[in-house]
Amino acid sequence: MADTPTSIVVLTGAGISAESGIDTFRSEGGLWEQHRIEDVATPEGFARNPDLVLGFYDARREALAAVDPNPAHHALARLETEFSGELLLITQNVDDLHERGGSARVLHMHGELKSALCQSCETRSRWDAPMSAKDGQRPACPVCKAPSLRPDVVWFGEMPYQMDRIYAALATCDLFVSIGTSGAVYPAAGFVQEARAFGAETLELNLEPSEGSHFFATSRHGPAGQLVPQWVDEVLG
Ligand code: BV8
Repeated sequence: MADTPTSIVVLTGAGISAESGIDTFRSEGGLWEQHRIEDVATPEGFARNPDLVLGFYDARREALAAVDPNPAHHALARLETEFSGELLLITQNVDDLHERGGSARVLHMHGELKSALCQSCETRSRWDAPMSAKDGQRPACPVCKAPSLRPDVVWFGEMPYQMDRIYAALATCDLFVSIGTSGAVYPAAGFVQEARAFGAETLELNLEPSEGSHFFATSRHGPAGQLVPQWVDEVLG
């Protein structure tokens, strides 16, 4: 690792939650093997069959209650507390394990399982319960009472959240670290190229080489539960 960074951007993907027991998308038996992306993670799929999509997200939201953050989540929370420079933690994950692992500032660029978006009044509400219809009735929006809630997640073809803030951070950071992501989905998969173009150091921590490994100056391969605490120790010296 070169000299101590002063401004770090971290991007995490499903791999950081794998050791907590949450399915990734592209592994053996992963989420995209159980369901077709176009059926459960696109606005068209939701319009075609809302109950299928709501059921898919209800199951994932429910599964969250049974899992815990792992040492990788805790290490990033320690970095947030003890690192004297600037840190932006961006996650592609819709789970709440970074928060439950102690991170207070998390940018969920693809939204959150525990947030509901009302398609009538566009209010976002914290949401823990199922969203599927019960006795044929969809739950009411807490604000406008319309039965038109959808998961507050970014589907394919939709605009990820806070992109301006993300690109501004990528332009000014001196270290970009990608953890547990396959580099298969844009614009997140392009962040390493953005950061490099502005002269940042780039580090990939992943179980195996990702689709974007060749863009990283340094790649380390192994489980996030081991690599992330080790890297945080290095940064905090
Ligand atoms: C957009 C939320 C416009 C919902 C998700 C053609 C070319 C290029 C792009 C496109 C194209 N056609 C269409 C596009 C755009 C499209 C896209 O990229 N498609 C892909 C399929 C080609 N993207 C979009 O539509 C995005 N919107 O482009 O809007 C725009 C453009 C620019 C700027 C602004 C706007 C919206 C995409 C968001 C979709 N929503 N999730 C939900 O969760 O259900 S995507 C979902 O998959 C994730 O959020 C993540 O982003 C993505 C990849 O998943 P990963 O997290 O990487 O997980 P994966 O299983 O793939 O990999 C896990 C990795 O962990 C593996 O590498 C594995 O080795 C590793 N691992 C496993 N265990 C461990 C581990 N690592 C460490 N330790 C372990 N123990």
